[in-house]
Amino acid sequence: MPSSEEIIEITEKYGARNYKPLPVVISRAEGAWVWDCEGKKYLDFLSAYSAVNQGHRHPVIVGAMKEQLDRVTLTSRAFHNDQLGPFLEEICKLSGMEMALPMNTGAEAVETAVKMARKWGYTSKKVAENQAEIVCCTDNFHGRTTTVVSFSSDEQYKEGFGPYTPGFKLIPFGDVEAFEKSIGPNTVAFLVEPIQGEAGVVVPPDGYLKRVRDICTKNNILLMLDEIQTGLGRTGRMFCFEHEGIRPDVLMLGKAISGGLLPVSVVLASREALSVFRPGDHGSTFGGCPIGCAVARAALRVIVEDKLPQRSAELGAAFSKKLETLVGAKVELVRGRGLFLAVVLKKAAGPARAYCEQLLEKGLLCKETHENIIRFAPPLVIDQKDLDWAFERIKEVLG
Ligand code: IF1
Repeated sequence: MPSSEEIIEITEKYGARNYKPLPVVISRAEGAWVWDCEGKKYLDFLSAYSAVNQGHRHPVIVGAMKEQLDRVTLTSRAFHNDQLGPFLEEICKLSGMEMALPMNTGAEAVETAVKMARKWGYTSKKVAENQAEIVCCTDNFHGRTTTVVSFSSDEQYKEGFGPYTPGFKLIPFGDVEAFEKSIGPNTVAFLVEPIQGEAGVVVPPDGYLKRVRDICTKNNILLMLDEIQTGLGRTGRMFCFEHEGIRPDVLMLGKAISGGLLPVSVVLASREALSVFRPGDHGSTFGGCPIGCAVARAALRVIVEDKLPQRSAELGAAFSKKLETLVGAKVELVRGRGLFLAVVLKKAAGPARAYCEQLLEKGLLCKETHENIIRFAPPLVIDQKDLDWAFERIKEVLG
């Protein structure tokens, strides 16, 4: 068995340096805990950016995958398979949407929604050819494809990767007036995260989504919510839009839809909007594959049956209160919803990365975002005892 050090060495020798991971090599995981090559145990407070809301290797999901492995894994969409239809029905009923299109990664779901919105604009809203405009927010994160980084406001995500895809307009997040002003005759959609994750778990003002919903309806604009990170229980509701009692026109899901076993994503929308796709317009070799659908069906069942949204709401509210007690010399503020939380550090505290390294030493895995923010997003199956254990470590480092 190679040591963690040896593994890091070959990973860095042969792997592109597009990441700078914390120096820990995970070789096994179960529930909210992971182990490194030397057998040291860590509590996972990142959950693969909310892809393992159900905890690592949830037995129901692993069981469903093993069963499907013995039947059929991939058919392509040239043929039907017996998992896709039931999966689409289940995710439509869970979200209250009419139709769905399966893809693999989150960025692909966003790309799919962009294509759909544009074609809907030309065919239904009668926007002039190639003039469709989609409004997005500054500090967004929707993925890393060339089109998706074209509407990023983060220089690092874009620099060196031009020319960029046109047709996107940026406005400040949480600003209803800016959204109203941005609308023109060619506006087909507003693409937004209900809570901005990468930006540092930024929660918009109360009523924001409701007002945005009204403006979209009045102006015949598709409200497209990227719930790839916020969806499926993370914020204390099954979907983050439920906090404001609204419904989007288009919903993108990914990450936890497979509980971390495979890349599965989906775009949900009205029958009218998704009907713009005709055979041959769009697709994917693996999108909708039987193994992915079987895994996703089990992953959704776990979220419902284990009442993960409710766990997230209750555990998150209590944990957030405890974190609030740390506001002081180092901690500026705490924000978030459910078990989707962030601690914003004071300038004087120095870079967040150093605190993540200290927490790693103590057996807690977290990741900074930007210079001064630490995100806390444990698997939603975590129990109170483990949360208490984590808090003690966080207090030692940030208190
Ligand atoms: C990485 C960030 C989180 C997302 C939303 C779409 C996607 C993501 C709201 C694309 C992906 C991931 C990507 C991952 C790190 C992570 C991330 F820090 F980069 F921004 F979670 F906050 N929409 N987010 O959050 O989904 O194509 O990756 O499946 O290292 O890039 P994907």
